[in-house]
Amino acid sequence: MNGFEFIETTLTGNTAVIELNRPRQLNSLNRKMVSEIITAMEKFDREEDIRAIVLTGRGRSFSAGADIDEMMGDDPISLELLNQFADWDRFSLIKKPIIGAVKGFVLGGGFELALCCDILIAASGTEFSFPEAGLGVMPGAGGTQRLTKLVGRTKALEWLWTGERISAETALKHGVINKIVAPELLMEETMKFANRLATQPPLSLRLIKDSVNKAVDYPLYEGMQYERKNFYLLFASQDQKEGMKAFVEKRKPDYTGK
Ligand code: DAK
Repeated sequence: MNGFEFIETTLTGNTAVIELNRPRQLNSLNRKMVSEIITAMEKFDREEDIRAIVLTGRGRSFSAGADIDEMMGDDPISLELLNQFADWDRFSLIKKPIIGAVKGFVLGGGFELALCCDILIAASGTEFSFPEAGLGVMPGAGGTQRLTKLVGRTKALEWLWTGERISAETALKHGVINKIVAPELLMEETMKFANRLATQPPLSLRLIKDSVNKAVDYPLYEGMQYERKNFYLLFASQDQKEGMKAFVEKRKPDYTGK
């Protein structure tokens, strides 16, 4: 897709790749970049042929957080008027799988952006941290909420209060990331994972994501009622018929996403 200043987008088969492209500033996130990322993501989310979205960063790091030069002059009124969190809220509405391929530093807003991904694959040596407290602020784009839901209150407070660097191994141990790979294999392994998802019926993936997201917020019984509606809905799809017919006929299914 053309016309972006701070990201690059490419298509490989059924996977769209969004690459943060401010490597000299370690992909620190300015406002325009965040707006470009979500704009591209929403476009790919609507395109029928795209089955997965990969988010990565050019250069040695995924992202060193919000652009401090841009942010340092902010005040509560400018923040309220800019309403930039509205852009961040839109990440929660993306329905297709988002796979983050991260490396180097994943800090602050960069960590919050990574936590908006559904699956995270990290190069060995990747370091995660929320350094906000050390700057006199705190994460405000979902960091305290998403991290706590992932790792629990105890670890979240430790990491958020101290801003300590969390190794890829520790992140894996606490369920923050899915996998660690050698740096030179990061994109290859990520694309392999994305291609695997591309062979699955997209409506199933979509409603599984929707149901799993509800599990994070809903009590068990309400979550199970919600899950059941999505389960019923899939029986209205052509892919349910195709999947089960192909099984009975002992052949590979040909999914259309309908
Ligand atoms: N902002 C601006 N520039 C940055 C940057 C950042 N966050 N991080 C790195 N850079 C720039 C450096 O200034 C340097 O630029 P030059 O001096 O070459 O011009 C270049 O990137 C390379 O960085 P270093 O020379 O420092 O490289 P090192 O390997 O020595 O160190 C480092 C890498 C990542 C440890 C270090 O650069 C660093 O500590 N960076 C800052 C990390 C940080 O504190 N990040 C911000 C956290 S606060 C919001 C939404 C979200 C947020 C806020 C608001 N709204 C919706 C309103 C999120 C807030 C945060 O992320």
